[in-house]
Amino acid sequence: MSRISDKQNRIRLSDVRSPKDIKGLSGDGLNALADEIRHTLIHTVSESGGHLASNLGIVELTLALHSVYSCPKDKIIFDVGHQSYVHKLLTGRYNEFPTLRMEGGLSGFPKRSESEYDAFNTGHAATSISAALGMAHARDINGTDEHIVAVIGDGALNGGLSYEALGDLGHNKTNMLIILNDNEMAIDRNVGALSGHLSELRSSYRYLHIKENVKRNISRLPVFGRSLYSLLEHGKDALARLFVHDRFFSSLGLNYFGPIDGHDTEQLIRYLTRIRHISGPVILHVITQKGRGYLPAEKSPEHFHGVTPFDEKSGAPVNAEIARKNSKTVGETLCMLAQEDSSVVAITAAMSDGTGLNDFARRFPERFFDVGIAEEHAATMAAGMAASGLKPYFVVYNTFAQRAYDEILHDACLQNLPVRILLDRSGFVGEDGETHHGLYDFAYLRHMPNMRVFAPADERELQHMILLSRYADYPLAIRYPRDASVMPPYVTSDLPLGKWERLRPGRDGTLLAVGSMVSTAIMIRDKLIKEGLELSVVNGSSVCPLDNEMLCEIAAQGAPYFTLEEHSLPCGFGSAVLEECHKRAIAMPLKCFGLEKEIYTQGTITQLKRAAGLDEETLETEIAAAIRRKKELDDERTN
Ligand SMILES: Cc1ncc(C[n+]2csc(CCOP(=O)(O)OP(=O)(O)O)c2C)c(N)n1
Repeated sequence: MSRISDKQNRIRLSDVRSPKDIKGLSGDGLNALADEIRHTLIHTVSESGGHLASNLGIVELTLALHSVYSCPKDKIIFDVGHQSYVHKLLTGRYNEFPTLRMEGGLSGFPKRSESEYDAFNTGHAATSISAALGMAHARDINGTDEHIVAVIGDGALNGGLSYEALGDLGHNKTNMLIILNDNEMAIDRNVGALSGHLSELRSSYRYLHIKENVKRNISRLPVFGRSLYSLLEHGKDALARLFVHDRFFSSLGLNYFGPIDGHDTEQLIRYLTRIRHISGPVILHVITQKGRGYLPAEKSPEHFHGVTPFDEKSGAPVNAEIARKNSKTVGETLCMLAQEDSSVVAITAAMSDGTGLNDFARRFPERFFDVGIAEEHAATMAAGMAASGLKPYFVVYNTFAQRAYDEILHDACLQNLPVRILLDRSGFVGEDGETHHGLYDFAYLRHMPNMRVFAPADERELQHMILLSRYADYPLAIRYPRDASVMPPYVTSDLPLGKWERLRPGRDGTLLAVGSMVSTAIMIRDKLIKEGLELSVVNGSSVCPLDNEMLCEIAAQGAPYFTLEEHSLPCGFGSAVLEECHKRAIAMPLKCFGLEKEIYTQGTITQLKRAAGLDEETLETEIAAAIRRKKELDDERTN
């Protein structure tokens, strides 16, 4: 480390334009900057909401990475990417930081389009090692010499893709570094056998107690007087002797170092500087504390994993939740089912709280399964359970179920096994942006043999569907948004699964809406009545199968009709209706409303719907105009 004066050893965060500005900082200078970063994180996230605890835990590690590596030439890939705020602050985005997660503002995840320092877009877990290995192969083929680093949490390391990548990396012996950021937590406490192994490593080293000893030893490592190769090899062995011997990573062909204290920036810099020159794949195990430096988050890291705006002083949310969450209904209904039926089991992939299963876990621990971030495994395990007579409910965020496409098709649908998949956070999710919207499920589920797909219009229908799904002898999915409808359409009857319901009458046409769009359709109807148009509203709660009886009835009315969905138009609900109309040679919808094949980024759900033309005002105008245009054309034809 260069010798610099006290004055040179200070930089304000607002003056950091690029990582070059922090190179050479040491001791107090690094600590002061870390404090300022924490202050900025807490202040900004208290206003914007976002992923706080993971970022508070990775401040020193990110400082050390940018002190040692030369980005953007060197590449750092953040797994999930929810912990990339500190990286953003150090790579020239301080001034824009207050726009975090807002429409048109900084993304809460790394984005190549946002900065040359963001090496790879992330959002879903367990992609970093694969992406890094791809970049390492490209470097080797291109004959360049950049360093490639994947930063992955102990939770994301649980994901199946990580294991596939580790196996390939160990076999290829490519130069790259994996930093295992181990805070013993995913969103909740981490689960799984690997997590147990990491605890063993932690306790066998007692890294905090012998930290000073390690510092002394590392400063004695030989630095000069040999060829670079033997120096580095010697360095590697000498380094390795300072650490715990690990069986797991070593057996995969990786050089394991650690565990080390992830909050001692100077020590991290020393290790990274040495490790940078070791050839072959290296894994550095770093211990961090989730929520570090903010008492409410230290006490309750799971609640500060992802937060809505909060009061900085107390940590309490500033806005009382207005809408009831659908996950509450799901959790309560599954508890009711489990109480009555001992074959009902619930599965989550590391999202117990978010999916509403905490109560179930407490009341029925032997029938609750948290598999960690392992959606593919969860789906096939559910199929195995169903094959043996259990009634599995896999409750998962819509976007993460995408991971399990083949498992749902190959293991549940082709064998017609009654796996029940409850898709939470369906439709737009808001501030997390494009990696997290749940917009593709009808498309990837409805063509699967035996699969049935339902979308309730309100909380009551959601409960009704879950209760009925207990008797299903086929695989099914039920999709619902995070919040219960603020204006519930109050579905009136208790129809069997697969039946649509006409909720409002109308002579001038029909709004055939699904899920969250049903209440929107009712509001549009109310407005259009004032313009002299009376539209009927049908709740198209079954996407697969369609209710063909009702569809034929709507088509036979001779009045224009429209489909409305908060889902991608290609292969969505409207497409299903069009296909069926074509097959039966009946009148088609005049227009299908939904989402184009585009990337919808971040914003509030209201802003996103407006941008997509799915807001009430736009729909009302477009529907009224389409009906008038059709009437004019019909009149022209008859005259
Ligand atoms: C495939 C997938 N499933 C679930 C999630 C939701 N998720 C986001 S972060 C997270 C926990 C990650 O834990 P870890 O990797 O240890 O990072 P930490 O937040 O503890 O730093 C989960 C489950 C996700 N992003 N991707």
